[in-house]
Amino acid sequence: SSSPAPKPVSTVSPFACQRRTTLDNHNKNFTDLLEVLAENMELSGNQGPCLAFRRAASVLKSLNTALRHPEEMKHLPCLGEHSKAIIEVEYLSLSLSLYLSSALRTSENWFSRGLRTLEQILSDPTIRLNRMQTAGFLFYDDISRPVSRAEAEAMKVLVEDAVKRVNPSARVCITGGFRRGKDFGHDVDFIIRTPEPGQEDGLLPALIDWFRRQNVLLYADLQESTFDLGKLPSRRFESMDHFHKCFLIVKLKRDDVCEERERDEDGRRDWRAIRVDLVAPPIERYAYALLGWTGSTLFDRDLRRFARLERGKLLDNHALYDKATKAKENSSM
Ligand code: DCP
Ligand code: MG
Repeated sequence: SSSPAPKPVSTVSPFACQRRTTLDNHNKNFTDLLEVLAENMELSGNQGPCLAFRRAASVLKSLNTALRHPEEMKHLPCLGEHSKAIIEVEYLSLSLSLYLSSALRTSENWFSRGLRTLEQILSDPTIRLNRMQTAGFLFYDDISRPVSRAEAEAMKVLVEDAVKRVNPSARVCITGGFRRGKDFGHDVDFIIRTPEPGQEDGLLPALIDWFRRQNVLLYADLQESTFDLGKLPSRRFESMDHFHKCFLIVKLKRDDVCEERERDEDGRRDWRAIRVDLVAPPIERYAYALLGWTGSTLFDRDLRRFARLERGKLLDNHALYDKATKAKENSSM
């Protein structure tokens, strides 16, 4: 007369911000594959499938064990039919991963058009590169190589030194992946904290100027603030924020990096190019900006979704608003 055992209930939340966030990925074989697919979808302009693959990867990353059997996927949220099929195939060790990662790389499209060298890409009139991409191409080898934590720390010293000269009361904090504890990143993100309202104005141009005079600046794209809390949240609720920010490519001297490395070959330059993002929000918006710039992108996205769907609020990098009245909460933050 015993009742049937209760069905296992999914304990994994569909919101990334409600799941454990760990650097300890027990399902790397699956998540690498899903992320290659996500990247490919993104590059071909398919935002929906891209997000679906990223969500699936994020769910698998949060598990504290490896998937032992495809059956276990039944209890997990956010796994669409495509993701499940991919995981099953990978589970069956058909080594799809190797095939896909070589076939679907970023350059595939250009490659198939017969463009083999950097020069060909740069001189092809049908390919329009923005200034950032052009600069990126010029330092492509450096910029496509991951930035190590030691390099990020060395870059922090450089940025701190510059900030101190421009405003001695300002503070620098690493954000992005390095703040989340990652060992490698594609860039180094910093947020600058100025103690008095208004001190953020003019800070980034002065920093850029300082870097330029030190002869370490390879590229700078400054975006002045378009921040006006009275006009927020904007009708098209975007993830991009309105603070002062700049996207830089900076020379990092190898001698400034404290890490073990192979001896430099003769003739190699004594620096490498590194992508650096700086953001300088007004002090009363600092907490929201720090939260947003810490990422990850999917975590931010789900945090906003959670706020909207489960708490009746709108969250962005500037503030938390009441969804119904659009009034800003906690204005003293
Ligand atoms: N971000 C933001 N607004 C922008 C640009 C970025 O809120 N205009 C957020 C999204 C990311 C974080 O800042 O979560 C850092 O952006 P990155 O692209 O540098 O992402 P990560 O640092 O997480 O990854 P990586 O290790 O590849 O640098
Ligand atoms: Mg980053």
